[in-house]
Amino acid sequence: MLPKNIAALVEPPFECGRIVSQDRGAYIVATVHGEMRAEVTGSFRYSAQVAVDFPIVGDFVAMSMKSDIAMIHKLLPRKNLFARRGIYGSDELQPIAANLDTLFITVSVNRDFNVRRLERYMVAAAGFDVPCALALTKIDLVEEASEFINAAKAVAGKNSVIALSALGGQGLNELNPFLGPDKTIAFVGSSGVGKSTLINALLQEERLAVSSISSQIQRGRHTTTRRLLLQRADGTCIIDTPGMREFALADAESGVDSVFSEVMELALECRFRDCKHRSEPGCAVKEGVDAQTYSSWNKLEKEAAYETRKTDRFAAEAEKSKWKAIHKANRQRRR
Ligand SMILES: Nc1nc2c(ncn2[C@@H]2O[C@H](COP(=O)(O)OP(=O)(O)OP(=O)(O)O)[C@@H](O)[C@H]2O)c(=O)[nH]1
Ligand SMILES: [Mg+2]
Ligand SMILES: [Zn+2]
Repeated sequence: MLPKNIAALVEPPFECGRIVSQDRGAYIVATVHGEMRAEVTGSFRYSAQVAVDFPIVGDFVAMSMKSDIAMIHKLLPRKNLFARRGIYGSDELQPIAANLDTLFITVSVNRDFNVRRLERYMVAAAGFDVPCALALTKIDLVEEASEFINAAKAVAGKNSVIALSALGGQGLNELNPFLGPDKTIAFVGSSGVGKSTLINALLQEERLAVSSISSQIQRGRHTTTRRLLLQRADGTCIIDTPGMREFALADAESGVDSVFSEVMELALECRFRDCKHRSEPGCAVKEGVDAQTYSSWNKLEKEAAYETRKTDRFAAEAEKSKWKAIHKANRQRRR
């Protein structure tokens, strides 16, 4: 749970911990003494501005012990952070998990199966530099999974596609290369695709609640309500997440470029250097890619560009309010 090289970043009297779960301001951290409750210190809270400044599941932290609660003083540097744009009108980045070795984008091979959604998640993962793989679940429900596997592989690029059944056990061992001590993996996807069932199968224990209703009829019911990091006997840390209905991109322009590298390569051949690949003459992209890829790329690219403009504006505003606060504090000190 606490790799040596990371724990070594924390100097006594502080100790290293890892965020296992979070409920508003209350955290559970894994420590060398076992799991315990934790909260951030007052000065941590004072200097944190937005949600991503606070600890999230998967984060390593430096903390001190105060009787039965750990006080979190500081976040250790993150290897990566997976997030989405806040929903319900909030524009803030909503962090999902930190320090991932593999993000499993999970879809079931029934009604939920949707290649466009796979692309969207892959773009987000690439945008945040989070390695990802595609997990196609519930293959016991179909006679022939190859149609789904091929559709997923057609958009997967270099990412692995793993088809499995948590109930039947098929394909589970294909996850082995992603497991091991000091590895952290997370599962994301819509509600009911079988994320928690799959994690229970990996843990070989029924540690997570799963839906008792098969998702064929279940709609909009969320069984998992909170992100949770669990440790497997071999040391693998596995993060379960609640099903996401919407996944709004944030800061994903580089992600679009990397998932649609085919478009990027063709773009070099367009007649005009500043070709937008919409209706310009001599556009190699419009000529070179199939209509479906073009439309996926176009939609995600527009959304990502819009989100980037918004992020830049927020960053500028946050910077402004930070300096305002500093000037105010300085004025008060001088008085
Ligand atoms: N046939 C079949 N059913 C499965 C499989 N995996 C999960 N299920 C069923 O799918 C339903 C939903 O499973 P969950 O594991 O709760 O799904 P989830 O993705 O964790 O859903 P949320 O927590 O709401 O995000 C349950 O009824 C499971 O029994 C599978 O491999 N095959
Ligand atoms: Mg679940
Ligand atoms: Zn072009």
